Amino acid sequence: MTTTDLPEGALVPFTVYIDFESGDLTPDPVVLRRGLADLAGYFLSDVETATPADGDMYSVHEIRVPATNNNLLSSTTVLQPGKVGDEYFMTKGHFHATRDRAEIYLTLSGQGLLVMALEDGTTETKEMRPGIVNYVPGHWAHRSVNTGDEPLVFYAVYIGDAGYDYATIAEQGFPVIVVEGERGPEIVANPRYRRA
Ligand code: PAN
Ligand code: ZN
Repeated sequence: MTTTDLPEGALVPFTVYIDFESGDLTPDPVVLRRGLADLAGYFLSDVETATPADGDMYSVHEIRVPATNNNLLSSTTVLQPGKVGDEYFMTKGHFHATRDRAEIYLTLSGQGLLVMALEDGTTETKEMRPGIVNYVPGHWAHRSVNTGDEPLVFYAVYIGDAGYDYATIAEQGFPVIVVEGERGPEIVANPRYRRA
């Protein structure tokens, strides 16, 4: 089939392999790597106090299609284990730029928590472990947190034109943070949270 046979907006079907342990794709255009320096200001403690301190925090591997609302974008995220102060390594977190766009997370390996929040400060936190599907409806900001000792690997599927609004979270934070307590992960109020 030549591309001239395709209806407008259609793509040629394709296949991608995901390694559930590593999160690697084949083929694998890694689109994003974020290190401690990129997360400066996101934790209560200085990122220079992180353990481990080697600088890597997470990578995103995207199955690329045009970012339009007739397509489903998807990616694996590989979030390393570690802590900054008492807070576990986590993603920046974002609202979708197009607020009502939903997303699905399927955890492939590791364990963690998915923290979600509405703009009014309402919060929901859900477990992430292999086999769990987390449905993130539109309007909920979302951040994943690795509460385990292994990389947290998950596959995310989202409407192509969802886009990213990082600025709101960068300025306000999430209403809650996830810290290591005496008996494991604890979800506590974020003393630095500022509502718009
Ligand atoms: C995910 C995230 C990914 C990295 O693919 O983009 O886990 O997190 P940050 O984008 O918050 O740094 C997703 O939610 N896409 O919409
Ligand atoms: Zn998202």
